[in-house]
Amino acid sequence: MRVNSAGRGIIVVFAALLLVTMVLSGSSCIFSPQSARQVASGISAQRIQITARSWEFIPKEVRVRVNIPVELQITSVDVDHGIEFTDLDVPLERVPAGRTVSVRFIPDKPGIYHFRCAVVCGTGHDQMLGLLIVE
Ligand SMILES: [Cu+2]
Repeated sequence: MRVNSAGRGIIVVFAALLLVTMVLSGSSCIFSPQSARQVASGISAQRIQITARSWEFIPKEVRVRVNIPVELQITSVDVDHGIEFTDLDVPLERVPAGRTVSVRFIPDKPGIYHFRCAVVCGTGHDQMLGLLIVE
């Protein structure tokens, strides 16, 4: 099929209008950026290993990025310990002696959060404290 020059002009104008409409409307075509949520879901978890032993967490300070899933892998190298966040909505986990337990959550607000041992593990139990810094 042959298209005369008037027809080609109409096609060019139509294509230009379509392109402008897609860009202005933020259509999910290749011209628009992905939303932050889409990007975050494509990133794998921030995996952090913590050793629990009488009577400390190593490291005792953990830094993570906001809105990216976190997986804490806590290993107890001696007796039963646990991890509990005092100011963050993360379920308490018991970490049996010699075992590794994973705690997963998404930190959705920057800040400094406290965690502590959740199982009475001896005379130094109250000093088993740590900080999670979300930035
Ligand atoms: Cu303890």
